[in-house]
Parts: sequence; C-alpha cells; structure tokens
Amino acid sequence: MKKAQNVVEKILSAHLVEGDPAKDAELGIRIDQTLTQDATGTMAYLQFEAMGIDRVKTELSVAYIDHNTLQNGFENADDHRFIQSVALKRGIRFSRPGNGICHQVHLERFGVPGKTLLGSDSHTPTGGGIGMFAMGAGGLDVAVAMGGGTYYIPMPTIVKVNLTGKLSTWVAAKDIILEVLRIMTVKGGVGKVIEYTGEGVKTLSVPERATITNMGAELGATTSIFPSDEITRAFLKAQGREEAYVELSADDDAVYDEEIDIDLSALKPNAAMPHMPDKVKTVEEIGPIRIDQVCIGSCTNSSLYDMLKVAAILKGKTVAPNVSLSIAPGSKQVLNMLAENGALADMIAAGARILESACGPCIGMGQSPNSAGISLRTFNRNFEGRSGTADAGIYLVSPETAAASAIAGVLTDPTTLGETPEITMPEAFTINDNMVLLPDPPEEAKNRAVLYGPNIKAVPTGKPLEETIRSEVLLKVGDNITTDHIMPAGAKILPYRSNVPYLSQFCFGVCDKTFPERAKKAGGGVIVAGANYGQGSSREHAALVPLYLGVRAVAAKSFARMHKANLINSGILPLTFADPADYDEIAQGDEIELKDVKKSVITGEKAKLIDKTTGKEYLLTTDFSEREIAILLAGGKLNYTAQSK
Ligand code: MIC
Ligand code: SF4
Repeated sequence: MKKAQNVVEKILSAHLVEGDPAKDAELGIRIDQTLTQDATGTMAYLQFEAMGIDRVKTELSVAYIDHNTLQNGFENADDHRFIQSVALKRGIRFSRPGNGICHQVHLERFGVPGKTLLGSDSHTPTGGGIGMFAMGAGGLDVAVAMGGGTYYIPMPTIVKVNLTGKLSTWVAAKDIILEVLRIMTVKGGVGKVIEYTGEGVKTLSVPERATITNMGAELGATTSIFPSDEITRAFLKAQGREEAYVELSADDDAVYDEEIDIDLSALKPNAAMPHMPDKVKTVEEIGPIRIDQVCIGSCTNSSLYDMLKVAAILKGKTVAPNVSLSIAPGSKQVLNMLAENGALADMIAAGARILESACGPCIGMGQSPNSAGISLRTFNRNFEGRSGTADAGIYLVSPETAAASAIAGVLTDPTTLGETPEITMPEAFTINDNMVLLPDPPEEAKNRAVLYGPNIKAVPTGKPLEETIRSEVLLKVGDNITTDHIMPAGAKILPYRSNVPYLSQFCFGVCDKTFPERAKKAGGGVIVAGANYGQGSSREHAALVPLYLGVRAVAAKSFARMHKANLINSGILPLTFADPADYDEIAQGDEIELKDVKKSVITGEKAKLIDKTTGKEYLLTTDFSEREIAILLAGGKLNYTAQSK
C-alpha cells in the first residue's frame, strides 16, 4: 500500500532529483518557477550571464522591479535597464516598476498549486498560500535554477500547525502568524517546513494564507504551505486562472514530525515589539502607547482584502495630528481596484500618504520615522535600524490594528471599535497584465544587447580553500544577527547593490562602524557569532561583501539556512562550535589558527581552532555534503560551476 503523505511530501516526491527522504540529510529538487527582485536581481543576472546559458530552462521565470524604486541617482534606473535587457533576452518575463511587490504579483498572476518556486528573496514562501512549495535563496542559487540546475535543501522536519475554530471579528491572519512566532521564536523554524492543516484552514482566504506563509520566513523556516482547496480554486477563478487549479491535501493518516495546535477563536490582536518579530504580546497587554507613524503595506499585508479593510476603517475619519500614515498597495491590480471602487478616495480623504506599489518603507526606502519615533507597521521585520532611523521602535501589527491606531493616535486594540465594517470582495479581479513584458522569441533575442551601467561592478569570487587558515577574530557578535546587521539596506545603501566595493564601507555598520577599515587593515580574518547567525533576508551581499573584505570563515553556535548556503556559495567556511560554551572563551582580536582545516572539511572530522592569544583549543563541526565540500574547496559556487563545465 502507498504510504500516506502530507502536502510537503507529495510535492517533494514529485520534484525529487537527488537524495532519499528516508535516509539522506540533503535533498535535490527540481525547480519549476523562479522569481527575482531588483535588489538581489542584478547579482543574480550577472551570475547567470557568467554561466553562459542562452535561455532559462524553467517553466516560468519572472524578474520583478520593486525594491530599488527611489531613483535618486542613475543607479536604480541602470539596474532596472540591465535586468530588463537580460530578462527579455534570456526568456524571462519582466514585471516593470510600478507593477507591484514581487510576492503579491506572483500570487495574483503566476502562482500554481503543487509547483516549486525559488526566489531571490526570503519572502518567496508567500506562494505557500496558494499551495506552492516556495523558497527563498541567494541570487546565485536562483541563477543556477534558471539554468535548469537542481536546488538543494537540508531534509526538512515537517511541522503540522493544526488550526481550529474561526478568527473573531477584528482579529486577522497577521495575528495568527504573530502567535506562531511567539510560540516558535525566530530560530524555531530553522530546518523545518510548516504545513497548515485543520478545520480553521477553510476559514482563511488565499491572501490571508499568504500573509501567514510570508511571515513564516521570520521563523527561519525553509518554507510554509497551505493545502490547495475550493478556496484556492475560487481565488484562481477570480484571477481568471482557474485552469491552474489542482487540488492538494494531506492524506488522512499522514504523519508529521512535530505538531502545534492553534485555536483561532482564542486569538486576540497581537503586536511584535522592537526589535524582533518574535517579541510578541497582545495589543491589549502593551497598552495605548503614543505613536508617531503608521505604515501599511509590504508583501505581508498589501492585498485588496487588507486594503479594503483599512479604507473602511479610515472612511470619514482623519489621521491623528501626531501620526503620519503611509499606505502602499501591494500591486497595480490592488491599487487599480481601490481606485475603481472609491476606497482609494476614502484613504486619501482621511489623510493617508499614498505610496507607489513597491517595498518602500519596509526596506528603509523612505518614510524613516522621527528620532526615537514609534512606528506601527503591517510589515514582517522590525530589526534595529532597518527603518532608517537607528533609535526608532517598530511594532509589527495587522492592518486593522494599524488603521485603528492611525486614527486614535495611540496603539489601539481594534476589538474596542465595536462592529466590523462589511467588506465585499469582488467576484473577479481587474486583470490587466500590461506591465509584464514578455521575453523576445529566441531568434530575435540574439539581437538584443545586455545593457550595463557604470555602477554595475563585477561579482567578487572566492579563492580555493587553504590547508590552514591563520588570522584574527575580526568581530564577535551575539545571537540572532540578521543580514540587515551584516549588510544593511535602506535608501542610502540599497541603490548600490550592484557595487560590492562601495557597499563594503557599510558592512556590519549596525554592530561596529570600524569593521570595514579593520578588516581591510588586517587583510581579512574570521567572525565569531552566536546562534542563528545570518537570519532574515536571502541577500547574498551579506556573504559577498564579507568575502570582498577578506573574511575566510565564520565560527558560530548555529546558522540560518539561506545565509549558510550563501557563505558556502561564496567560499566562506561556516563552522559550528561543537560545544556552544566555547563561544564565551574566544575574544575579538584574538589571533587564531584553523589548523589543517582543509583536511577536516574533506574528511568531515571536527576542525581545530587554536586560539594563539590564550593558548586554548576548540573543536568546530564541519558537516558538509559532498556537493558543499566540492564548492568550498573550489572557493565558491562560481569557481565550482566553471570547473565542472
Ligand atoms: C528584505 O525584506 O530584507 C529583502 C530586502 O526583501 C530581502 C532581499 C534583499 O536583501 O534584497 C529578503 O528578504 O530576502
Ligand atoms: Fe519587499 Fe519588505 Fe517584502 Fe522584503 S519584506 S520583499 S523589502 S516588502
């Protein structure tokens, strides 16, 4: 008899290229669709061009422009032009700036249940809301997948989140994922895939499910997924894409590795407090703190449903005098429909500052709060400094809580507002894909030139692994260091994503502004870190920039999945303390030696770190797959790919 399978196992077994889920630690899977955004896209396409492949080999690849849209200089526009030229030449659809945030648009127009999706953005799991196995990865991994290459993931632990009951009025999907974050924490999902099941699933629309899978990224999870059911069919039908529907559900006696139960009817409006998405309390517990700013939008909460709720709350009211409210609808489709039905007018009349359909304030591109300001955001990350104001305090909340608070001027539990406004969702969305350009037919593609700009610099490449690494501990950092700490974004830096030498001046700026200078002076070195190092974004710049500054290895208590892969791809050694207590013994500035480290990587034996300053010795785990070993020995994935040609 066939073994009962859950949704994750069904999709994985249909896409398995290498590895046996029953015994192997790493699985190789076929990727059906890819997406890129512009802040990681230039690197991904530079790498794709370096691989010398004529046309993408996926079923569908889309290049979005949504992050770097400020254009206060030529750099962004040059990147857009470069990406457009590569995309159209190489068989990739191009979603023009203004068409919306990659994850929102992909869900609306391209997502297909049961398919695999790899995106150069950590919130690619948004596609799990429509039943896709959707993962974030570094640009190079996405480039390889576009070329038809296999994508590798550690064999995941599959967690069942059983939803029962129904959300009370004013309680939102955002409150569900904040509850999951409270329970599991930002490192609780590492190595796991979260599958949502139970009666409660039927009460959630596709955009609500997508809010939950989107922010599963903050758990450190490989991805999150919902089944594909009649609600999915209705969403696809409303998008004019019913033919893309396939039913997908777990078999009755499917088994899971772990289980969490959440009773939706017991949930209250939640908020994640500064500066971590898992510092969750109920809005009621936090109380009516004074606020300075409210930002509504981002790939977590910018669907038509979210926006209609916000408009209904704002209707006939005025934003409090102490508050600046900005709203960025997630896609051109959403913005268009708000305009058509008058909801946009309600927002404008209330005093909302309407922003273009893009990431905007979520990635620090404008709307930084005032000094020590308190900002409520419907986004997914509230890491220190990410808003562009170092001492601001960011709270992550639902659209309902955000809109209610914007009017009251203090953090407000929307359940205190009484009746919820009636929202009617249209039966069909307004469909107009005129901002998605189709690629050139292969014959014409030959004549299209790839257009570079002066800010687009070469991708740094690693060097083959040496026998022994002798160097200095350049920096010691604590637990949960994010890629926003390692390679900050924001309006001043993000436009330079194609220029690693320039970016390097800002590396680790949030932790220690002297790092780049010291790293250069020392001729490189190693980093010592706590648990969950590199959590957050997929940006490979958090590996490429340290590589450029000469970082050879990171010794940490543990790593986040995507960042570990990006380090290996760059030829930087990620080593794990065999005894986490050893972390306390090593100090910044210590002279160290990783003796015979190459041999340890090859044999899988523990590597020896000799602290020359204290004379003590520590053991570090080197548990790499054969494929990873080959990449590390070659000095990164670009070298490895070139060698294996
Ligand atoms: C983010 O939310 O941090 C980003 C910007 O979307 C990143 C990608 C990037 O750094 O370009 C992500 O989440 O992967
Ligand atoms: Fe854009 Fe923010 Fe979503 Fe990242 S988290 S893709 S910056 S909206």
